[in-house]
Amino acid sequence: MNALDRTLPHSSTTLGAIRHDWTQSEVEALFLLPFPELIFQAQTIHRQNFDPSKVQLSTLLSIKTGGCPEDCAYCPQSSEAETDLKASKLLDVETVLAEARKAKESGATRFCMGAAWRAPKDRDIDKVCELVEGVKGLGLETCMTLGMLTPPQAQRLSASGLDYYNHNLDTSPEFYPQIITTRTFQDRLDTLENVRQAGMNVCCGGIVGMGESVADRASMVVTLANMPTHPESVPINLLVQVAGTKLEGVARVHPLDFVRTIAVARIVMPASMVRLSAGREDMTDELQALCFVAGANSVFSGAQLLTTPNPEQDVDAALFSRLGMSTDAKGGSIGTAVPHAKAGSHHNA
Ligand code: SAM
Ligand code: DTB
Ligand code: SF4
Repeated sequence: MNALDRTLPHSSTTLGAIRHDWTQSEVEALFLLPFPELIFQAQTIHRQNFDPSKVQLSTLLSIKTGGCPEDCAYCPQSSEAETDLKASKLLDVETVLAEARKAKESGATRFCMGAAWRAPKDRDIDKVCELVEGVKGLGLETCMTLGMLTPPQAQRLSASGLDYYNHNLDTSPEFYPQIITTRTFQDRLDTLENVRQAGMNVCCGGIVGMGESVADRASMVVTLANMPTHPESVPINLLVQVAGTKLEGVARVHPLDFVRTIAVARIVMPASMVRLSAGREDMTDELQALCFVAGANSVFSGAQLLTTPNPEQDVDAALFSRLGMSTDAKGGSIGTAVPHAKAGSHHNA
């Protein structure tokens, strides 16, 4: 029996099946596969669900920057980070819509708005619902990441038309206390449940390169894959090391281990969009190409993430052209499977 037989059944009926019963040891074994075998499995499963020449573009905008009371060790926006980042108030509707128009003109199909909040106040929800309505009016998909949500807040965002809510696990439940102490892993799961119950699509992933072990990466991926419904979008971020954050100087992950994480995410969440997220500014074309071969089918596009740089649009366009890849709102989905456990479980899948 070879390594493949031990980790995934060869049967064409089960390879790439949507499963919610992954074990830690199965997923750790995927991480340890010979690299060519891992990439083959990931690309095979990717092709069952997506045209591999397509990539979806999302653009980020920080609608409220800095001064965050949380202590996330990676984040330049934490008030505990010793950075000279200027804290700002919530942007007004016109400023946000002007950025959204630019994003649409540049080929983005989803506009993601992020706020450096622990959790929004109810009066913030009034304001951000206005942003959702405005951005949707431009014909863009909308995504927000605002911190923890209560069930009524999630329902109000959903009613305003918000398509996706981003709330990351960030890391494994085991490693989590070394990264964040001001909110628990369970708080995150609760918010994700509130988002689901309100009928929104879930965008949930994490960060690689914070000093976590392979077992931690596997545990984070198991937690994502064993949710009752897979997140529709799974952002895999490479830590952007920002001077003055607690994680400045942490040992860097080997680039091929980052690719492995993308590949394993693709294998265990076959129909989800896997986004090659933060960290592309420091990646070579070759590394990004490997990430696409491993099953990434989405990126953040635009010269800025929230507060840190991202490749310029023309640089990305040249990369996609060199790779013979083109953009597509669905990341090339061929509609053979959906991330959901139960069809029709929420409204805007
Ligand atoms: N404040 C909200 C929250 O934390 O839920 C929303 C914004 S927060 C910046 C969104 C996500 O960005 C984090 O959960 C984390 O995964 C990612 N992120 C933040 N700083 C990062 C960094 N330096 N490198 C990679 N990803 C980062
Ligand atoms: C996600 O997983 N990555 C994005 C988005 N969701 C909100 C944020 C990346 C932030 C990188 C650091 C910064 O630019 O501040
Ligand atoms: Fe605040 Fe979000 Fe940054 Fe944590 S990740 S410090 S909650 S902005």
